Amino acid sequence: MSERTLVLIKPDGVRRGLIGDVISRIERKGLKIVAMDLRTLDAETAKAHYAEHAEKPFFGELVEFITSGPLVAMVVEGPRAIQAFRALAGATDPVKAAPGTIRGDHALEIGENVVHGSDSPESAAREIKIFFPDRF
Ligand code: DAT
Ligand code: MG
Repeated sequence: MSERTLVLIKPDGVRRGLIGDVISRIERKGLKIVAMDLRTLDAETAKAHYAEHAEKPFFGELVEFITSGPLVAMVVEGPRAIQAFRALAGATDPVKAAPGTIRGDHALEIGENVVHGSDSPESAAREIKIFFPDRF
């Protein structure tokens, strides 16, 4: 059964020229990109996207970082796409992320870990609606 996930190439990934690398890994895995947009988030959209982290001590930094420049938002589709992309991304903390994963290969700091991927079908539906209202 096919499912959809929201993937972001965060502003650090765009700044560092990693758009092609991330897209290439998604395509090599056999996942399909069904929507894509380069944009800079406003604070309101960023807060909505990260609402589950609103009470965390790093929330302010997170919103500042994710709005700090253009990001690439994508809807990615395929069998178990949510889990498949999280496996490609690697652990949240890039030092713990396995080499061969996006974060394992490209990042060192938890706050600048290159990509986002939805973590459940409920999050995916909620996040896709924030980034691509009316499209799905
Ligand atoms: P993930 O992006 O792997 O789903 P998450 O949902 O737990 O991880 O957190 C969202 C983002 O918030 C994460 O990609 C980076 C940032 N973050 C998480 N934990 C953090 C921490 N302890 N300090 C600073 N930033 C953190
Ligand atoms: Mg998350």
